[in-house]
Amino acid sequence: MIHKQYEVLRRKQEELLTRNNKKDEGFYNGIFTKYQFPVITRHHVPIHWRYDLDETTNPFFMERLGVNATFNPGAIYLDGKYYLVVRVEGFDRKSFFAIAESDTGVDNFRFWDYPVSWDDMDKEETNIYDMRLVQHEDGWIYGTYCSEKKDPEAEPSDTSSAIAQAGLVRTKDLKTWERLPNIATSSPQQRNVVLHPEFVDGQYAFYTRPQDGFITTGTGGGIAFACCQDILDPVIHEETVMHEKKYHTVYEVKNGQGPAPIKTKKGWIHIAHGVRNTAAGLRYVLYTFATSLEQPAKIIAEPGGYFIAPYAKERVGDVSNVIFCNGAVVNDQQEVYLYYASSDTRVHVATSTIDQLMDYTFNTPEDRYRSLDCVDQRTAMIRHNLTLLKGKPIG
Ligand code: M1P
Repeated sequence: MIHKQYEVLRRKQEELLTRNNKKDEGFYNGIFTKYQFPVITRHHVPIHWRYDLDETTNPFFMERLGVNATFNPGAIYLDGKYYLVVRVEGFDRKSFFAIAESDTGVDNFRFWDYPVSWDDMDKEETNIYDMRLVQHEDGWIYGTYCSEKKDPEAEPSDTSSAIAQAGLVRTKDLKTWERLPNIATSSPQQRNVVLHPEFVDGQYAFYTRPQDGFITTGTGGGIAFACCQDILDPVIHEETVMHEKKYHTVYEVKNGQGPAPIKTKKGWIHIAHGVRNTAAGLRYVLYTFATSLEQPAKIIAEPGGYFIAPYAKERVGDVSNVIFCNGAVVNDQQEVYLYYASSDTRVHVATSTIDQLMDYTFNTPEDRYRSLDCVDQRTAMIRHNLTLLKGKPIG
């Protein structure tokens, strides 16, 4: 018998899953639109993933396998639908992937019946998270993700040192997944590895992020570009840093490629995260840059400052002051849907267009790196605006 409490929770959840998500009219920046509600929270996770519904084995209807957070989704747009591969984190701290689907991209996301799984090739792999989904021109949809294990070199008393490497899977339908070998690089730690959607000089190309430590970059420091010949034996021999961390910027401490870059007529637009340190801990924001269509590792535009930063309620969560994005899609109308997580807790959407993203990335002034130079930059705009305001009526 199904416990009677199930129907109470199911009805409440149905209200959440069918709720319309309107534009947040209180927010304006001309670059993207924000929405009133997060698109996925832990309350969107099916009840039958968390509760044993059987009243004989669960007479108090207790949550048996709770879900702590839903965040950092990969994203793909297929046949008019929006799909997220969400990082679902159980109460036990283990993350796993689950597909949620929506017709609108801004609301009514529903998880499929089962989470994602594949052949367990690596028994050392403890935690998996932050998948980037890429529809590659070879016909496969690839997922690169962080595959984390305990550091085998750690002292016995050290029960937290970990090693992160880039896991690789592929699928044609998001249902059946083939686990490929981890992407091998010479870097001791590797997170935020993203496949470029097209071949580059006949090779598979990746954005990597070489690091010495699990959290700290050490001698690694930036988003790198790397190629490999064979996706079934993905060995990278050389990583070249293409976008470095830099003093007194929003990516002073570290950075990482977000989703796969978006192709536009002016260049590839990259959405990345940048990290700086504060008295309150690390602060993660998003920023953009563009690279050449012919040479995807060559930077051709670099707007200064951040693109999306923690805002209002987004600022607080399990890991506060974090905005992270590893999923973005372009729909048939050339609209861009950016799925970003706030504070490692829930998923939001920001919508924009290819034209707006290009304008933002190519026409936003670059960082001048020094306060007085930045004053000059701002003063030039103020002077121009005051001339306009004094000389002409508005509208
Ligand atoms: O907690 C913030 C983010 O920290 C990591 O990102 P990075 O590797 O750039 O430091 C990841 O664990 C990410 O999942 C997390 O959101």
